Amino acid sequence: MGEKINRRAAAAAAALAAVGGLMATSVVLAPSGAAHGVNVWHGDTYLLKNTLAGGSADVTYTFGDTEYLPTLIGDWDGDGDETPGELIGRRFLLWDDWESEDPAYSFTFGPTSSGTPYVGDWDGDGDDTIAVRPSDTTTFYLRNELASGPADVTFSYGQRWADAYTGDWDGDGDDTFAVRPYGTNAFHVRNVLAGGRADLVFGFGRPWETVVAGDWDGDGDDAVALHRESRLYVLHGLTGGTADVTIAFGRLWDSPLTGDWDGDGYDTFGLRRAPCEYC
Ligand SMILES: [Ca+2]
Ligand SMILES: [Ca+2]
Ligand SMILES: [Ca+2]
Ligand SMILES: [Ca+2]
Repeated sequence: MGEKINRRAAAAAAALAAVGGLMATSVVLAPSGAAHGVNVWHGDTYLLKNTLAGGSADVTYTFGDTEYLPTLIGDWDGDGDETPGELIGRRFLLWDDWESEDPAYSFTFGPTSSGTPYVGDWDGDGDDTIAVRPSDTTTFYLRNELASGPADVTFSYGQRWADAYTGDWDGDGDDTFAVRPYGTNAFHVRNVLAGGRADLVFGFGRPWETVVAGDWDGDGDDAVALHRESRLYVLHGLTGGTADVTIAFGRLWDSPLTGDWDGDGYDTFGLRRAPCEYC
């Protein structure tokens, strides 16, 4: 995410050291998030941590509905912190803070009403916008403005039903996609917004595990983390293998999300909690 590079550099200097597309069918099976910035699960309770540690949440918000609706997480206004949004049909509703009643942005986008949304800073200008992959396709439609209009970028990548994640994998300031083909634990990372061969492939975790992408160490590039039961297994690099950090956070049926909630340049975790009758 473009501006994050600068923020991270500034934060590091100051301290001199300081979010699938998932198949709709899998939503009913397990907490399923995916993608830097998108959580596909249900519940209206969001528990956020500002440090890379377990324990209780630093802040809790109520947002949106309790139903199965994707919650998008992005820095829509480019001010350095990430806030929520939702997609209802083809309409995106995005907030610049967690507590306002009315969204800051409301617009329609996408060729069909059944698609998976994604969030990223495709053009590297520092603010996040959205993308859609229509169900059962491999085509991504990207938009660089938070307004209705045609896609600014369209390309095909990955396999049908592959989970897709977005992040700044190479730390150059713009976000691109990685896909995990259905039934595998292999992440196929692409560093440009185009089809073609993966730039990098690595294996991590188990095929069905929920994945989020973020920059936990504040070095400017994104890696992935897995959610397994009530633990997060965090990688600092796209190397696969053993997690660099393991965190116990939340309950079994919580679903993970990630973002820079406090704008300090470091992504941390959050949980979306389902209504308790489902606990
Ligand atoms: Ca923001
Ligand atoms: Ca942008
Ligand atoms: Ca990049
Ligand atoms: Ca942070």
